[in-house]
Amino acid sequence: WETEGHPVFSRARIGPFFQDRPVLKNPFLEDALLRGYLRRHLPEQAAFSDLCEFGERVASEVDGWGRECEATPPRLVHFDPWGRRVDHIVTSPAWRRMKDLSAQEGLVALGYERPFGEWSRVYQMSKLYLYSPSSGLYTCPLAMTDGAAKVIQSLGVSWPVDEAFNRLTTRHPGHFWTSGQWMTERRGGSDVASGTETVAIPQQDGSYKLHGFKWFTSATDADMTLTLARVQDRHGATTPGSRGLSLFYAEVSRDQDGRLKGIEVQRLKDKLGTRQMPTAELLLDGLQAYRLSDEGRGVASIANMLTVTRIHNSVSAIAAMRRVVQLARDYATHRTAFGKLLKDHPLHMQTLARMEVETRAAFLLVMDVCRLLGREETGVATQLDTLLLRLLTPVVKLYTGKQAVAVVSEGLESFGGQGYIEDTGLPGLLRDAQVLSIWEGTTNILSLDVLRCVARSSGMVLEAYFTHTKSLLTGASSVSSLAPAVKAVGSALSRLGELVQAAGARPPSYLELAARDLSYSLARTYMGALLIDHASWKGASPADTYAALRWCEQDLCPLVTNEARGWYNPSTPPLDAALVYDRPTQ
Ligand code: UCC
Ligand code: FAD
Repeated sequence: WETEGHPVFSRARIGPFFQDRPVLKNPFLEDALLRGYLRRHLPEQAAFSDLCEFGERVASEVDGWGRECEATPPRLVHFDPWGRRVDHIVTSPAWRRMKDLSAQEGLVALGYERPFGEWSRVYQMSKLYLYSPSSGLYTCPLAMTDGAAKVIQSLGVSWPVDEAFNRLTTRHPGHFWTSGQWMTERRGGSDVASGTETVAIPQQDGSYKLHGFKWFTSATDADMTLTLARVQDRHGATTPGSRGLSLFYAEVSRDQDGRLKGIEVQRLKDKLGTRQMPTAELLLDGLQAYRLSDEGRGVASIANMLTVTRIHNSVSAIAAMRRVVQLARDYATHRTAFGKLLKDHPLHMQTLARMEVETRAAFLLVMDVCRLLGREETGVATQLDTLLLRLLTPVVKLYTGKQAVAVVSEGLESFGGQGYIEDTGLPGLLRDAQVLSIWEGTTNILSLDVLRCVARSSGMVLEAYFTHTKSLLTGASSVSSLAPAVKAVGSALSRLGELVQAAGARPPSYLELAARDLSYSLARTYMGALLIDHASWKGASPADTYAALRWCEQDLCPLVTNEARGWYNPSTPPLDAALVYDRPTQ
């Protein structure tokens, strides 16, 4: 305990031991499942080289920029030194570097250049998956930019949005634009139909002036936005509800004095996470805008944006899970407790293995939805693909959003106290994960969206789901090691099928109470089938088989379990309310 005659903990001597930090290595090379998935579906050398190079850059350079974005959050400057209102959102140099990088790497453009045909979305999203946890949340503006480009493409790339489309999808940094998505107002972000008070006043030249208040607008340094408003007629009247909403395009620009045209930034939100990125409250005070949809078709027209941003959200969720697992397993190789490395404690390994199984299942679901999107966009989608894409988009978003919080939280614990210390960069992963289940539709809202799309397709989306999930099992029928998993998924499918059949005759109140469990059951069962399908591929590893078996040992169908408990009966809501408010039932 002494060196050179002094105790090791004396004066400025703080002892000889310093723990090595977890090391971020090339996330592409570190990810066996990603590489296996691509080897199976997109065996293109060009894609591998690009992802490998990009992964290297993420680890060696971009991750540092991401940390800079966190350390230098955006701030709002309302006035210039001479008192003029300017509403400047000042962002960090690192944030602006992210914008240039995003253009150069084609992080949006790839979805429109389509270098690998129907697999281009898988390729683009793989790149975003490597980038996301190091991006300083730049993935947020990229999601909305991609969503806006998709909406414009679906409505027609013509004036006044042809220039915008080129800019959203370019690879030239100086030309690149990002877009916002301004939907939420103070009265409501879920119930957009009742919540939107913004009015659009028609102008002589065919444009509109928007007046209203947007309560949450993220990445507000965007160059343009898509937003919703109600067109006023000659008497100043508007149509209430969803039928009164139209979709508008507006550019965010400044006048000669540097003032924002038609916008005042009320303030920036003080957020739990996503602090790297500005989220503002905006007064729209005569913002010039152009109507893109037919009058009253606003929600239906922005739905393409919701599909794309919800998929991006899911990519960020799996990326956060993968990142924390990669760091945790590295840490376990050089942190010692009770005389051995963490990796040699079986209980610690069990914990990491459970996180790994969650991450793998989520990864395969997300990539499958990207595959479906790619097929739809290249015109090769079958009717089954299209129905599946509609059903699985809310399912993947809601399920992975919740999983990310659970896995990242568990991941933080695997670093012990250091997982709670800000400048390790680890807590930010959890704070940023928490938003994934809130924005772009909360878990309940997306569960109700699942119900609605089932009802509107007269059950065809579920038929597509059952047909496709069964087909995923066929390749594994001869693989004996997967038999228990195949049996579990088969049984979940038939129990789910019976219940769904019977549910048709149930009242809406029953379906509403069952909505979240239905979505979870669809997600878990489908993820089981995807894990089995992947494990039965000839290039799969024993770990792939083990992951499939492990996943399928859980309750794949909480819908069936909770139905048997009577949780969706009319007697339940008053009991729930009585429990929550702890008051007697009537
Ligand atoms: O949160 C936001 C941005 C955050 C930053 C971006 C992050 C991205 C990820 C980054 C990762 C790091 S922006 C705000 C997002 N807001 C929401 O997601 C709203 C949540 N609420 C809903 O989704 C609701 O379900 C509504 C607003 C869509 C419900 O409105 P309505 O008017 O009651 O909807 P209806 O009546 O059900 O549908 C109206 C039309 C129908 O078409 P038609 O009229 O042809 O029958 C629907 O089929 O819209 C169609 N529709 C859809 N189509 C509605 N939802 C969808 C859908 N999901 N897909 C396709
Ligand atoms: P509410 O709609 O009031 O919901 C409150 C709770 O009630 C939720 O748990 C919800 O699930 C539940 N609930 C509501 N209705 C039902 C129902 N029918 N059945 C069961 N449960 C229900 N919005 C934008 O438009 N653009 C942005 O750029 C943007 N950026 C954001 C950034 C951040 C960091 C955050 C946190 C939010 C952002 N939002 C943005 C807003 C976000 O989309 C909304 O907050 C979200 O959609 C929820 O809406 P709300 O806040 O009005 O909640």
